[in-house]
Amino acid sequence: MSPRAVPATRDRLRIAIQKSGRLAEPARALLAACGLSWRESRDKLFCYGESLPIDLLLVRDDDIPGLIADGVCDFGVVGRNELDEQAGERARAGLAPAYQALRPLGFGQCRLMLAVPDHWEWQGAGQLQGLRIATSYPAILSNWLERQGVEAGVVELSGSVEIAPRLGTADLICDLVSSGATLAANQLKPVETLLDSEAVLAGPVREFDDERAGLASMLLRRVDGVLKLKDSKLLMFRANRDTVAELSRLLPDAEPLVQLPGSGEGPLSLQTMCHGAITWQRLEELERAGAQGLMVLSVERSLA
Ligand code: PRT
Ligand code: ZN
Repeated sequence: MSPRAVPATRDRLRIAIQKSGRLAEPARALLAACGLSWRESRDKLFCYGESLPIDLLLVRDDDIPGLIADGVCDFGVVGRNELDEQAGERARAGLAPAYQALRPLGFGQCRLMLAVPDHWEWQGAGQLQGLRIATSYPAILSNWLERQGVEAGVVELSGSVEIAPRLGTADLICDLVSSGATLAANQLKPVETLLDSEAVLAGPVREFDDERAGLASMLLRRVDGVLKLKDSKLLMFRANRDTVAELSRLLPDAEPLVQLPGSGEGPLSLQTMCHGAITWQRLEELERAGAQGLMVLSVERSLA
């Protein structure tokens, strides 16, 4: 921890999220689903936690790793790309890791990719020797180039990276890609993936030794609960005993079937938590295999 005036012990947790941008809304939605609520402050940079002693700091995503490293915030929701880049910069400067990705959060997916002008014939990393690559991710790119044994120039740009080849400031780029539309609009094509990224919950490398410890483990448990339920549905149906094996086979993405009490002589009443999509086709297939009275229910909360 840096020698700034950050109290060593605290009894409230502080989470940094993006103020505005791609990760802002999904991060708030995740934390709200974990039961957190806040009193918005007028400047909207600090939101006081009302339901729990967990406050929010609304910042630029670039600032989140540093806020955790300095102990100003305890957790942050940030892209793995940003976290890895700043961890790479710290490592290159000889500094110890000061934060870690604790949970992948399933949103903000993108890839950090090399992209070359459309007309190039891509023959692999060896082709990059002596070329100039524009990027906002110099540490990740430099580490990758080193692993490939290639010496290329890294041109650091803070934005509008995709325009660099047309301006003649670089030969190719290394940038985040999601739909690929930006590359296409700039006559570039993606050729290599350096990093698969998504939003992560980041936290410190050291355990808390004050009141925050209990809050932190509760938060992580709730995050796990929310993530687990994200695509899960409770499936309920009745079925004769001799069809149960086949029905289980049709539900490879579900927990083992649970028999509900009171089934008596007739068909069994069964339920399971299914973690994959339950389409109409799947329901019809289950019905043909003997499931009756099929019901798909949304699950709001679980501590299982
Ligand atoms: O103001 P602040 O600094 O907080 O925001 P920012 O502008 O730096 O970040 P923002 O909101 O653009 O992105 C936040 C995070 O979202 C990133 O760090 C990534 O983890 C994630 N993310 C997911 C993306 C994209 N997808 C993405 N497509 N971040 C940026 N892009 C950009 C990319 O740089 C390129 O310019 O979108 C363009 C490409 O998109 P496609 O769809 O055309 O391929
Ligand atoms: Zn940013």
